[in-house]
Amino acid sequence: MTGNRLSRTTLAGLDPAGSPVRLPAVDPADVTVGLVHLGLGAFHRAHQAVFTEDAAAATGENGWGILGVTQRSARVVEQLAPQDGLYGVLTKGTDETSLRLVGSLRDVAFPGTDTARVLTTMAAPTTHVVTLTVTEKGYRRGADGGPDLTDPDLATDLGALAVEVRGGRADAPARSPLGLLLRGLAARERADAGPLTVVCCDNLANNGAVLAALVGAALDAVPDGARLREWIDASVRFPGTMVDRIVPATADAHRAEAAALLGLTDAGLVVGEPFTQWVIEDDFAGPRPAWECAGATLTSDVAPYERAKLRVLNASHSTLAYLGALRGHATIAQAVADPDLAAAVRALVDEDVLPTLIAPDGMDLARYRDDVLARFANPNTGHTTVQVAMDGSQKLSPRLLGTVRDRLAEGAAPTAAALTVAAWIAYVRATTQGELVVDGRRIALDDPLAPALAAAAAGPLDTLADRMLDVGAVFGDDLPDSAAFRSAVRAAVASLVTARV
Ligand code: CS2
Repeated sequence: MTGNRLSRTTLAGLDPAGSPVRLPAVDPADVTVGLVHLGLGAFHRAHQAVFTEDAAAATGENGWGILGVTQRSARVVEQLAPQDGLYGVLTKGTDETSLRLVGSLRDVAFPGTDTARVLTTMAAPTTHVVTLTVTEKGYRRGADGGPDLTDPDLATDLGALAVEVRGGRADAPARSPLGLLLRGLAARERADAGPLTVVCCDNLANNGAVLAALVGAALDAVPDGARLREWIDASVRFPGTMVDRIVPATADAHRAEAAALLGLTDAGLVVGEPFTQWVIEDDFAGPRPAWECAGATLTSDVAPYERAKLRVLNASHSTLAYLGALRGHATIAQAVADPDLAAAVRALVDEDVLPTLIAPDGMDLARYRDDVLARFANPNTGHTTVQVAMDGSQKLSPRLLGTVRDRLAEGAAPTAAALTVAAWIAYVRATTQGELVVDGRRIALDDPLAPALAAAAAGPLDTLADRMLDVGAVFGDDLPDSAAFRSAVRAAVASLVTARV
């Protein structure tokens, strides 16, 4: 990219009157950090950071700046630090495009080099909230849903934590989000900095309770962790949330479009659809941004919203991703425009998902389904099937297998949901055999369990479904024992791998 780059200095030179771009709603110079975010991907920048900025602008509170912490690489820090944390959100609707700059990200850090600074900020009395978007796989859960203590990164972090809870100093950089969070909690307890709220914003079923349980179980593995556990029980809350906005990977075409609007280049640009929603359980240990002033819903019971979103939106998304990629559709919009695939998604929602849901207050679930499908049809986000298809081993359970379990418990055969499972199996097979080409590009399987999945997928086609259903990390101990489920998946796999839908 060439030309001047977005930063506080170049921002000052923009003419708000003549600009088609919405300038930050807060003056970055006035904002101090009160919130630490783990997982500084595109989703956070297009979602919680925007809500947080709007809440600060609505209330005039200037203590809710964000320290954004990347997960695995320093790349995002390299994109955002030279821009003083400023970046744009390019909103692509079906008929309109707009660009707004966000000023709430006040600092960025990479644990590989900045762990001490992150821990100090988590332990500051001015910090009250930690939010997380580290994706499903970021939690490093084992087959039983608890923390995978054999994960080398988590094990290293728990080793450092064991030193820190004894009052020692571990200089090792944090390597896993859960480890970083625990070390931050330990630092805060030691600093006696007051209560903290940890807000999980990932697409896990019961995300708040799941994160609280992971923290507790990881701490069980740490000798001398009892005092920290007591403090967490007394002073830390883990509210559940439902987060929603379609945020595709930023493409060069998006960067060029934003640069033309802004007159500056922006290496931190993110893209999103116009729709955005955040439902948060109102269970905070201390102060929080007034997110309700920015359109978020604060509620005592987030579960019906979260369940409806995971089971309708995310399950449909995965269905379109796998079936769509298998048919060579590059984008979700192309997949949902394919009448066979639209019919498959409707069958999934109507036959298997809706019978398992209770509508949240004021919500019409059939209308919700239609709205979701209309959002998927937006051709301008460019959201790819392959992006949504990644990490299937981590995503199937929260978005689909709860539906399967509930249907089986009612004595129903979840035939439509079995097609999604079969589509994932066919996708794993095709990608691990080097047989899948989308948009002229050969697609490899992108999944943390890829080696195990490739091994299960290799071999005769007539037993493919059975080998895959025996992957316990995905299907648990119970689903492989269900004859109804097994026969539905076998039939659906047979229809896909021979006829390709
Ligand atoms: C998608 C989600 O990539 C995926 O798995 O289903 O990221 C989806 O776009 C968001 O949850 C929408 O809120």
